[in-house]
Amino acid sequence: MPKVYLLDYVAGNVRSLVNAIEKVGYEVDWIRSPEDVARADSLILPGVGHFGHCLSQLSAAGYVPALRAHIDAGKPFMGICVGLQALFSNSSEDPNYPGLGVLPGALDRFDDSVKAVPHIGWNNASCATDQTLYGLRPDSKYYYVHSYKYPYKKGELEGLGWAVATGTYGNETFIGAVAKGNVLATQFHPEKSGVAGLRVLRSFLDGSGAKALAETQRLGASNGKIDQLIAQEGLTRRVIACLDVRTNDQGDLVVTKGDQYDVREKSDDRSVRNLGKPVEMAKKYYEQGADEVTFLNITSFRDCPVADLPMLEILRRTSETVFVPLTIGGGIRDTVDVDGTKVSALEIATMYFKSGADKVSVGSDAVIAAEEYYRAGKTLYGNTAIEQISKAYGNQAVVVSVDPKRVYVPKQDATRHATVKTATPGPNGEEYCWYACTIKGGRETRDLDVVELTQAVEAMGAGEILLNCIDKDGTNSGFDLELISQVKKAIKIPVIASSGAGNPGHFMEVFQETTTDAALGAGMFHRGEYTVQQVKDYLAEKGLTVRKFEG
Ligand code: 1PR
Repeated sequence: MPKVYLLDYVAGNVRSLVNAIEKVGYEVDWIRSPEDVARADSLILPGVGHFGHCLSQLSAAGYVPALRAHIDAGKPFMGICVGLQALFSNSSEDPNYPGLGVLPGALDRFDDSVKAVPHIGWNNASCATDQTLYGLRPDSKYYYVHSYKYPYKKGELEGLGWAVATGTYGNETFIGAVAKGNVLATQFHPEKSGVAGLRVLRSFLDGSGAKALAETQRLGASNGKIDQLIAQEGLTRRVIACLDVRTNDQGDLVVTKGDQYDVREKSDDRSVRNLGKPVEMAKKYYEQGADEVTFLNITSFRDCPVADLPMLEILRRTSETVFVPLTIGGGIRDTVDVDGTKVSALEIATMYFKSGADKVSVGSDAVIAAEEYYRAGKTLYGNTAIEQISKAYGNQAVVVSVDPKRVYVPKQDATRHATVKTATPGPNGEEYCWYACTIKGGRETRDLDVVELTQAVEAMGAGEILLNCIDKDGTNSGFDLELISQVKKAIKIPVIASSGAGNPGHFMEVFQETTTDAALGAGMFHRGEYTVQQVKDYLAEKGLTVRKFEG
């Protein structure tokens, strides 16, 4: 197998990249010191998390001159995500560390006054000219996750000989990919962008992308013609399939699904509802066009050594065939292993990332941490699971899964909590409710509301909220729009609406009636009532932008 070299310079969740490279027929070798860079013919600089963190690591380890020498020698080089950002001169994310300066200019943060930041999801990488750019297609979508971007300025980089592709988020058009000579860099993650992303990787690895670009430039096809830029919102509506996983009474790992979190059959034997096998079902949803797949380990497999967690194997196998983002939740907290060894939440998250997860989702532990945050007068000490994982892997890698329950009150001021006036009054006609956070899969209700929780975890560095609703879970009656609107107003980070989806119309409703960033379904997909593709076709028919699955 031909080889490509990957720079191993920061803790990163690069397992998916390795899988994608292997999928297109290449073998990965690691560069672990600056001296090694010289032996790499083809080099990839993956980037995760924080610009300053990446650049400080590169610079402290002495990589900067070696990388510049590799690029100057004309050898193939690809930067991904922060690997693209590192090519610019600097970034307002951390002005203390300069970038490599291969491209001029400074990155800045997306404006979060009218939209969620980070920018998470599927967007365009549309060529601003008629050049051929590494297999990028105008009708394809690519998976982005970032808070900082290089704003597109017509003609600026093109004037320096760079071919440019852009995405547009809200009213901001940014650089999605750039290429010139031996260098290709993508702000999106090709390894998480399904078949469209694998096409980009392949054209870098086999050299066809660089060759085609050189050819079009030689023919002068682009000659100042910068007219095909799509400066329209390109972000699609994200549809996520969620698999709740646990061991059944026979000891098999199964996908299950509860009604208001009760996953046992209503029949006399009360066995755990078994809806199928996790790896196979994840692959099925990927092939139906799911934009992400989420696994929730709902029992945390308490009697098992941490290193043997069955979810690790599920992730390993799933990430070999599923090239969209994978999230794993359940049991991410400091714990004590069966032999008495202490294992931190960060160590557990690291095992998941190494096995192919792109994001981890923290549930109960986030509630406990938020309570502590308020007790300490909103002070952060850097010791919570959320802070530690987001510091090491970036905010975008940390989701907080919220399991709220309605508490009805007769009047708005009958509680200290943030209430909503509800269109579905309580059992005694109460017109208001607040949403109480729960832990341990809804078994314990706490005196903390969803606004408090989500604001606290946003301050800790969570990148996204998975917003379930126990009252709606498994009811097929549609999402809780009042809950979603309340949380969306309270925070800037993206929200995934969850619980209650029963048909494609419910997805349409939540996207139209709220500003949710994504919507998740479980039971309706598992029971085979609708496919993910049917949901997306329906949304497309109604005029919403969705990603079409490319087989
Ligand atoms: O507390 O960090 O160990 O995490 C446990 C995780 O497991 C949490 O994310 C929690 O939401 C989840 N969980 C725990 N118990 C259950 C249960 O069902 N008994 N599942 C559970 C939560 C909710 C959704 C579900 C949607 C959509 N499942 O993710 O998929 O409600 O369902 P629907 O479309 O069929 O209505 P920790």
